[in-house]
Amino acid sequence: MPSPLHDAPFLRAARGEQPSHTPVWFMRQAGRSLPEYRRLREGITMLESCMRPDLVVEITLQPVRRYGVDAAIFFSDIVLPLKAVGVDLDIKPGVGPVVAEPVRTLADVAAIPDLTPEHVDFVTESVRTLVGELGATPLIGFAGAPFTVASYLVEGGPSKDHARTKAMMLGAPEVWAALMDKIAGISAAYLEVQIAAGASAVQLFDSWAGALSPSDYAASVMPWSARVLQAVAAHDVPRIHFGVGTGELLGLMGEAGADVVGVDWRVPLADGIARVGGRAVQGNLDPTLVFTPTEVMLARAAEVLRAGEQASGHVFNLGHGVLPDTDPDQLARLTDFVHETSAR
Ligand code: 1CP
Repeated sequence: MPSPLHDAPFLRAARGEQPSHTPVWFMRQAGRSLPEYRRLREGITMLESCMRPDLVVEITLQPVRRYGVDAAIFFSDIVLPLKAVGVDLDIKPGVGPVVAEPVRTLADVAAIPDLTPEHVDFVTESVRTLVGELGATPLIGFAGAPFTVASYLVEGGPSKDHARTKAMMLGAPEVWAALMDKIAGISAAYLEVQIAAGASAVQLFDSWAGALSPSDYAASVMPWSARVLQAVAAHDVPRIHFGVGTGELLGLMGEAGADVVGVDWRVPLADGIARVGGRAVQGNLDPTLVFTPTEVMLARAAEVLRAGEQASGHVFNLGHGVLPDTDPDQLARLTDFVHETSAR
């Protein structure tokens, strides 16, 4: 029996089927730019808001209500599973994840527990409630990919060049392999929990993989990302694989086992489509274009939509997350434009 959720435009496009319109959602649509989010978060830390089902549910729903986007993204963070297993970390306002004791040795890796569903009961509860509330709108679960999560653990916080991380990768391959094994297991288990609770798609965020050359990516990162994607392959749940600055890696990121490959704005979408080997694509309007006059933004969005017609499936998105100063009304106009222009 076809169900409205199973045939939702987002899931049809992700499976490479023809949807009734090109689906659209925005990375970082929840949180950050929305005034209703800022009001709700007053006096509540980021970690607390990720661990309280009432807040997770409300924040996840806010952009769906406001924009009518074709998918919800679960409100959490890529470091949340680490926090849940007991890693001492915080998410600092204006900074991001900060790890108290950076991981440098095999003993440091061994001290990180594996993740079991009991560590993240609040995730199961939040996803279940959300799936009930969302009805025919799919919920995207997510996890951080091993390289990007490793960068926070090794550097101890946000990093521009990921120097210590790459030094471990190339200089201490046995520590690196142990760390990647550990994170791959945690990310896979975390995706499993979200799928078991009802998430109908997942996204693996390898935001910082663009710092790597294709050969280093293929040898030292891709096998573990592939393990995470493979772990959830048996479910009828599309897998999106995304990174920033990954123009040279798009083919490999597809081969790692993605159904949909995220393309950032630096790569013309037509080139991205050619590189992902018949897979669906997600992207890729430059996130700064929402700061231009509406007609400039929409003209560029029309170009992205036209290019997307050549893909086996196209999910419209920005090339990276919504910037904090984004005017929500511009995203509302963008959503409506994508829906109206692409209606079949
Ligand atoms: O729509 C959403 O906001 C969904 C929830 C979500 C997601 C999918 C958040 C909430 N974070 C993420 C993923 C995430 N977290 C990624 C991958 C996606 C991407 O590239 O944007 C990364 C790299 C992080 C790490 C992180 N967490 C950063 C980046 C730091 C750096 O290295 O530059 C930051 C600033 C955070 C904090 C954070 N996560 C999410 C929010 C709303 C915030 C801001 C914290 C706050 O409001 O107090």
